[in-house]
Amino acid sequence: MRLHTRSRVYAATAAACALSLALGGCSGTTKGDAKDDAKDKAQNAKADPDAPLKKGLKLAFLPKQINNPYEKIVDEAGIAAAKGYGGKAKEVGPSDAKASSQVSYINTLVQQRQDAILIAANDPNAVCGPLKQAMKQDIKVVSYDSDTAKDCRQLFINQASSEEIGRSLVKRTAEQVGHKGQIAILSATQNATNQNAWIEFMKDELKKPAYKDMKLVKTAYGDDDDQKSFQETQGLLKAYPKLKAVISPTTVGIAAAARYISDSSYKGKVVLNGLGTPNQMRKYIKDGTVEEFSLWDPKKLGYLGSYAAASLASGQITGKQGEKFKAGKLGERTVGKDGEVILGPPTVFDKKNIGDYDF
Ligand code: RAM
Repeated sequence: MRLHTRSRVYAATAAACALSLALGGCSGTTKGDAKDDAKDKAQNAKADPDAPLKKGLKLAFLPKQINNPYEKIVDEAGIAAAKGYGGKAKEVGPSDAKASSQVSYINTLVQQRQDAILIAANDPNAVCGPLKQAMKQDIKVVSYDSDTAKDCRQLFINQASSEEIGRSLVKRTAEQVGHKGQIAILSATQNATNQNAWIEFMKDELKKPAYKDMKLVKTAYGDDDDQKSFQETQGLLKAYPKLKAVISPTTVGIAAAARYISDSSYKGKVVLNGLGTPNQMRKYIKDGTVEEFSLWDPKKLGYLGSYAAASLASGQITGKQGEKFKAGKLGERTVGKDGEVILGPPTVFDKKNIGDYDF
């Protein structure tokens, strides 16, 4: 009976989404799915910390979008790690980061009977129905980089504490502008779970008395699209002539913003900080457009995700808090609250150390 009601809810949600797609895009933030116990069932299985990693595991990485250089580094490292433990991994995914663009890929991966799906979610809820179907069929689900709603996956591999990322971006930018003036955020897509979590902590940090003379005037969305991010930067600087800084917590956004600023009269006047890859940002550090930016090692994120998914699929862990697994050369890792596994603190890059990094 309960099952029957649930499947009706899925059908209704899917139909609503299809309709909204036909009308120009599924916003994806509906929480229509009934509470499902696919994840609970999987967690009730007993973990065997000594179980060896199974050979021949099939893993699929589903990034926000395939043409994002950052996601590419993460996924390639995860695929290489799988080779190391005798698994077979691949990357599939959409060419844009829209809320529901990953849904059809999940459905295909379920049909293919992958052992685990790793997803950097474009929306916390739009991917939930199909991911729950995957878990019901004993396909393990691991989110990485950008989380889904908590009951739609067994683990979330987070690059660093979301709170630390958000607060430190504000702290560091504030230092650069002397704790004064207007600032703006150039984000990725409006639904991106990771960016939104960081932005919440940025806003919370800005409430502290230390920032009373700073004002967040706008959050713009470049959709992790280079051209759109470039244009949004131009728009921000035009609309707010007194703008002192732009914080862009996306590698696509910060690179596009830097390209715009480097070639404009704002170079050296407007601070740009955020999250970027050293290889994309090197020339802007060199030419003085950007003083510093941060990031974790995306290769390690992919590596950790790959081992975590293999440990789940081998029965070493089930996703419960406190369980431990071996993440190859990264050593033993522990599953934290809400199934979160944290990689580690980000690195700050500037002209002194950027030469030491190549990714
Ligand atoms: C972009 C994506 C990704 C984010 C990085 C920092 O590549 O939005 O999700 O983690 O930036």
